[in-house]
Amino acid sequence: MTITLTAFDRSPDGGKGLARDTRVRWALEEVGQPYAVRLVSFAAMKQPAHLALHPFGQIPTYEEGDLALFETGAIVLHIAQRHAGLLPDDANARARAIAWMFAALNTLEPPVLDLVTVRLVEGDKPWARERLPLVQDRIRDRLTRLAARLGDADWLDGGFSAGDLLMVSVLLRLRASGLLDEFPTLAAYVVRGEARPAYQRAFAAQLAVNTRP
Ligand code: GTB
Repeated sequence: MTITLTAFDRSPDGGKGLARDTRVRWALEEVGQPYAVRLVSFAAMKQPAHLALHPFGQIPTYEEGDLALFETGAIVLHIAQRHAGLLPDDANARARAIAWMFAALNTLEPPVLDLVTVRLVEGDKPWARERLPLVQDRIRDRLTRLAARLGDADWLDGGFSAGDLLMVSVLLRLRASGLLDEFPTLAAYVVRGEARPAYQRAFAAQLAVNTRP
C-alpha cells in the first residue's frame, strides 16, 4: 500500500531538515518503506481538504490505505510498530524505547521550542532579553541530565531506536543556538544519528524539494 506524506511546498528553513516531515522520512528510510510526498503550501494547509487530514492545518500527515494520521510522534510510533528496525523485540526494552520517544517530544522539545519562540517570534518584545537566559538555562538543565543518562553509550537504551530518532531530531534544532556544543557527548550523539544512511537519504530527499528551482 502506498504511503503518502505531506510536507511544506517550501520549508521556511530552505532545506536544513528541521521541518517535521524529515523525522517521518527518516523513520520510513530506517525500516525500508518507500513513500510518496504531497507538497502543500501554507494556504492549502488551512483548506478543508488538508484540515480533514490534520485538524490543526499542519504538516506532516501520513496516509496509508484507509488510515490517515497526524502528529509526528504518532506517525513514527505507527511506522515503528508495523515494521522491524525501530523498536526492540523484547517487550520491556520496547516500552523503554517508546518512553524515550515521549521524552524527546514532551520533555526536551518544549523548552527547545521556547527558544525558537523567544528568539524569532518574541524577539522584538521588551522582555525578550530577560526571558532568553531563563529559557537557555532550562534547556541546559535538560541537556545536563540527558548527557548524564547517555554517558558514553552510542544510543539511549541499547541499539538505535525510534527514541533516538526523535531525540536526535529534537536536538538538531538546537545546533544553531550553540547550546548543543556545550555538551560534547550530545553533539557527538547527534552526529552519529545524522551519519546513519537512512537519515542521509531522508535529508537529501527534503533538500531536493526545498532547493528545486
Ligand atoms: N505536534 C505536531 C507534530 O509533531 O506533528 C506539530 C506539527 C508542526 O508544528 N508542523 C509545522 C507546521 O505545519 C511544520 S514543522 N507549521 C505550519 C503551521 O502551523 O501553520 C515545524 C517547523 C517549521 C519550520 C521550521 N523551520 O523552518 O526551521 C522548523 C520546524
